[in-house]
Amino acid sequence: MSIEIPSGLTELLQGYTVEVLRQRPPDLLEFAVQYFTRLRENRLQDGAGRPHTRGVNFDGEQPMQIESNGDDEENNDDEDDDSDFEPPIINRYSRRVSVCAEAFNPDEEDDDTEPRVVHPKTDEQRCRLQESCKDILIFKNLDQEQLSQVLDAMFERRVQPQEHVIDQGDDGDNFYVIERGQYDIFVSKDGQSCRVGAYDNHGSFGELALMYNTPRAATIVATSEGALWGLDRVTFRRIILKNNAKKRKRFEAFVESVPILKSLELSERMKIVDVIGEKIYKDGDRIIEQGDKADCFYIVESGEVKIMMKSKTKTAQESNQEVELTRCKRGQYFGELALVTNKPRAASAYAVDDVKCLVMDVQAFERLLGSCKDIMKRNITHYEEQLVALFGSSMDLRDPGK
Ligand code: 1OR
Ligand code: 1OR
Repeated sequence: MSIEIPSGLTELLQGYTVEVLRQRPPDLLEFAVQYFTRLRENRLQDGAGRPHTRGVNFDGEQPMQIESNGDDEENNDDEDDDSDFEPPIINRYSRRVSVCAEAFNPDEEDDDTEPRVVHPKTDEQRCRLQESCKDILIFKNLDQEQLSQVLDAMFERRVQPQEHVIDQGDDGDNFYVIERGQYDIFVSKDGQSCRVGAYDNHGSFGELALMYNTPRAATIVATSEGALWGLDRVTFRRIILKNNAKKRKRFEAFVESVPILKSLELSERMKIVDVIGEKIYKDGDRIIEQGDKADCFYIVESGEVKIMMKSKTKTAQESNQEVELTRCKRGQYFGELALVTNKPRAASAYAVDDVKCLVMDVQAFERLLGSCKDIMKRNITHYEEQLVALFGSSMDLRDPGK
């Protein structure tokens, strides 16, 4: 006797099971009632009647990438094709929330049926674009073909002072790389808008809403005339998200072994992996220069990094002599001091042999390493003690001379 399994049943139950495994609710029956009620609300709201068997995400938080719930009914849904899939809306939050449909198989070839976005550029524009993108961390692990598709798809946008490039709460349309200009970052909480940081002629923003299908997490306002390069949502997701799945596989074990990240949840560590870039240095390369303005934090992935400080004695200063303070090895971090104290770099860092570092920008550092900062601050007290031991007298690490 053969039993016919109704279409959609497997996906429906898989969605529920995935959510149970994520949330570990104490009462499975109660959770099922809530889960399926919300699923039905989403379907009603969707209107089109297309069944949402992929599942809903309950906590309003950004989802981790969870294996897909199997083939879609039409069976033509490519996993990294977001274009025909609108995530469900959950009434409770009355905003777009994340869903468990973001599985990417990095081994799969690109979907060549998807039309590519291309904004033609002059040689002069291409030069400026390449220069602006050369230090963008989330582009660091792309292969050449992926990078050239990204660059082809990017378009120029000029902005005026006081222009809002992004408004908190909006849906995400583009990711932006800064060519020039200054931009303030505001975050509203309990109706109060707070300036939490700024970009100064470098960096990128607008990746979060596109990565996690969430509303814009901050407002970005130009404070000078500026120039940006935009990348549309579809291209961003097709290339960057696919690459992030690879990055997660590649760095998961390493990031787990990094002592300073031990206090974080797995999901928090994966969010770090999503925004870090891997940088490679040759023997003798200067990674950080004492006295420079700081915008990055580093974790050593392989090789060794030598931390050197210019001595304060006059003769040593004249001959530009440096004293070796310490070395950082795999799993250790450096470059946190200037970010925590908001001061210039207190020392220089050089590669010893070939070095690979994971690099995070200051905004990601602030956003994702909040709980690790206390441990870092405690370690900074040790720097100060060692400073006294090395140079004989106390020097203020918070006001280093170049
Ligand atoms: P998005 O797509 O959410 C707003 O659109 C962008 O602002 C966001 O992506 C980030 O690229 C960028 N918290 C959240 N988003 C931030 C933050 C930030 N800084 C920049 N963005 N924080 C400030 C850290 C200095 C944390 C505030 C609590
Ligand atoms: P940063 O952002 O100031 C240089 O850039 C980095 O060198 C600094 O962050 C620390 O991560 C790292 N004093 C100051 N910076 C140090 C020290 C240090 N060690 C590592 N860094 N001391 C050495 C203690 C063993 C104390 C002063 C002699």
